Amino acid sequence: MLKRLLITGAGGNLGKLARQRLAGLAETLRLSDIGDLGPAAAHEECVQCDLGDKEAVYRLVEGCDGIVHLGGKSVEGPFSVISNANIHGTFHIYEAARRAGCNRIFLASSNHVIGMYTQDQHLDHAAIPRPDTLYGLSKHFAEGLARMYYDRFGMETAIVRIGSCFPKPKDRRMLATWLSPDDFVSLVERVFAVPRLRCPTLYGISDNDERWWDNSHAAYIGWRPKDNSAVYRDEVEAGPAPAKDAPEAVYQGGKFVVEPLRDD
Ligand code: NAI
Ligand code: 15L
Repeated sequence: MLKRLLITGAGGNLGKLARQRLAGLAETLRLSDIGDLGPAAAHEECVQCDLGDKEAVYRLVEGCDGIVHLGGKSVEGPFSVISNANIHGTFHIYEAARRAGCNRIFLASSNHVIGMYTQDQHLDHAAIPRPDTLYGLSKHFAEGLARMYYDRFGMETAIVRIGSCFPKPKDRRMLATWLSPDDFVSLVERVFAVPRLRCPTLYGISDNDERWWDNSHAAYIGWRPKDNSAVYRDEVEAGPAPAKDAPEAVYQGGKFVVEPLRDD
């Protein structure tokens, strides 16, 4: 069991889930977000801080032996916001982890690192990144950081290109990209249980019938997702269908591929 597990972005969708469901992984959960996290339970410590604040992040990581890094801008937005939270912020997390001797990290990357591939293409961990947004590009940077800290310092990271983690798939694209909340939780648990993690890149998806992504090279970590978006297929297909040439029907990144790029 870990002594102290840091969860960044603990106020967000996945952070709230992690806060509820991952308490068993560590004696203490240190929870952090730029927003208010409410009162800490007996097994929790809550720290409000901006990931872009280097000194605050160094203090935040001190004493932690594992990190679930979920914090940051989770959709497209102004470059100043993305670079502060996802580029500077993730660098601060890795450098703080190195200084603190924290050697295992779950990195929430995103399918938007490869969002410009079309939905008829099948990818594995070795696919050349084709980001669809500044957001996707910032996650590509984060993946590079993880790899560099593994190669240079032996710090292990699971680079997880999360598809769409919601209670159920919201549209047809998500029949392929859906990651159920239970499968998200079991993946984080495996990442901290496997004796030798190394630095795999994997796609965070459930055991969906429809799939574009292959995780076979990361089979050694022993994660077996159990849910399948097919259960929701009828419900999803009862909704409106996008035009055949609409971005959400063509690209793996869906509508993100037409987001305006903001230089503010
Ligand atoms: P979210 O937007 O609900 O949560 C992100 C949290 O990070 C928020 O609570 C926010 O306040 C915090 N945050 C933002 N900027 C910050 C800063 N500068 N300093 C400190 N905290 C900051 O996102 P969600 O859905 O929980 O996703 C978690 C992670 O997983 C994100 O990194 C996201 O990019 C990634 N991801 C999520 C997917 C999903 O389907 N939910 C899909 C792909 C990736
Ligand atoms: C992401 O990276 C986002 O964080 C999430 O909100 C979803 O939009 C997801 O990708 C997706 O592609 O469905």
